[in-house]
Amino acid sequence: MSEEKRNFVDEFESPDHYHIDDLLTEEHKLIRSSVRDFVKKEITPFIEGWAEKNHFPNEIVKKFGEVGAFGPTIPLEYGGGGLDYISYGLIMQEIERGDSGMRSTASVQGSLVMYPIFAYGSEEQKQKYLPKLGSGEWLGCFGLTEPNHGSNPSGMETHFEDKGNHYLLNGAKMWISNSPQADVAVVWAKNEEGRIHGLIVERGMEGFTTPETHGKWSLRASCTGELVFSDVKVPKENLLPGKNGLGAPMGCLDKARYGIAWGAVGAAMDCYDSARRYALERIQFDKPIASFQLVQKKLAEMLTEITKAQLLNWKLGKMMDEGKATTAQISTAKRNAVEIALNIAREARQIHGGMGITGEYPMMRHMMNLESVVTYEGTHDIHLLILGAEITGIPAFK
Ligand code: TGC
Ligand code: FAD
Repeated sequence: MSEEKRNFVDEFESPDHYHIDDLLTEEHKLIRSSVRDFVKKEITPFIEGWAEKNHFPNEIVKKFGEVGAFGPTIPLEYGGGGLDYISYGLIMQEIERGDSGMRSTASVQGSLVMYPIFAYGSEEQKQKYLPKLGSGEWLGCFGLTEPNHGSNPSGMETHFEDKGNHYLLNGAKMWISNSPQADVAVVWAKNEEGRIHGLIVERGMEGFTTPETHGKWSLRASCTGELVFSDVKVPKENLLPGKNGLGAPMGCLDKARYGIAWGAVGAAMDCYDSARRYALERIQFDKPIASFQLVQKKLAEMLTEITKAQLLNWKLGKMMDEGKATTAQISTAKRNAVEIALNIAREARQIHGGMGITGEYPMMRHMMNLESVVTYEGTHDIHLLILGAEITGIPAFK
């Protein structure tokens, strides 16, 4: 299934109203341009067909490995890219400019599978899993959410017992990106004392299944499913020894949420770029619609919001590099970027009139995708409450 969009030329140019490129190094720009070229060649000509057919293109996993999309900040010796957080952000921005589901595949693999193994794993675990995940030989997934516990992962029911020479794992995870195709899953489960630990579960372990979730109108080119554990014997060496408690999965989420903040701006840029071109070409009342004040208002507001979000992301990236970014700062950027991207997708869709509802243009797909992005990795309201707790010192979750 590699149906290419007929006569499709991806002419995307990124807006840079405030010369933010001046803040980037030559290496950053090189990385961005190589991932942008990759997206123009390997994703945008095919993405509408994949999304329409609800198809996850397996072959993209190896290609992501080759272009360095998996684990950009993980050291080179473990199969990562050895890059800084601005580079990581730019890679996510470019991939999500193509499609949020494609970015999901990359950010789950890098931030939610490779990162916990790198940060909390034993040396043997790092050697065994990271190079294969970094190269795209293996695909991974991250199991935190459960049918009864989404925003409140601390209530999770998935649990394991110590059986002497192995752990016995039981329970189920839901809404797991990559799960139906994953070779390995980083699974968060409670031990007999109720303490949360990470376990590496491999496809093929008896009692472990990954049913696919059907009927999604969002992220249709990304595969989503469950993780079901029925008396799965997990070898003891598969427990992540370096960290336990809810802070362990939350530490991974900080990295992934950071990537989403950049990614959502990529989707917003794509919608803006398409709307600007269309407005200049489309003639109504004998003039390009770009000449009408109301259309200019829409474009001007889009560019203003994109510029603010770009600056927020760049500064957050610098704080990530310095190890100073707080969870609330990451929540602020993720929440803001997804909100502005959703608004821009809707406004850009309107500028395209009726044409905007077709797959000839990317807005409807971005808009539907962003409805997942505004929910996963912490919902829009949970991020607001994280910020509210930091401002007031009073957590309002319970
Ligand atoms: P709370 O009492 O606040 O904290 C419990 C313990 O966790 C620690 N902690 C963190 N540690 C490091 N980094 C963070 N970001 C942390 N957040 C919390 C905290 O310090 C405490 O540690 P300790 O040692 O004192 O026990 O926990 P709570 O139960 O009240 O919940 C807080 C809340 C609601 C903010 C949090 O649970 C939350 O963010 N909920 C949203 C859940 C979520 O984001 N799920 C995402 C699932 S993965 C996903 O969606 C992938 S989609 C990927 C894709 O396709 O791209
Ligand atoms: P709920 O927690 O039931 O929330 C429902 C509504 O209630 C929301 O509007 C929420 O904001 C609100 N709400 C909940 N608690 C509060 C509160 N205290 N105060 C105010 N409002 C509140 N999870 C993984 O572990 N791994 C993955 O790879 C993964 N991939 C995903 C892919 C997709 C396509 C989707 C849609 C989800 C994915 N998720 C994944 C799960 C995702 O993280 C959860 O959907 C999300 O955390 C919200 O949980 P929930 O869906 O159970 O909603």
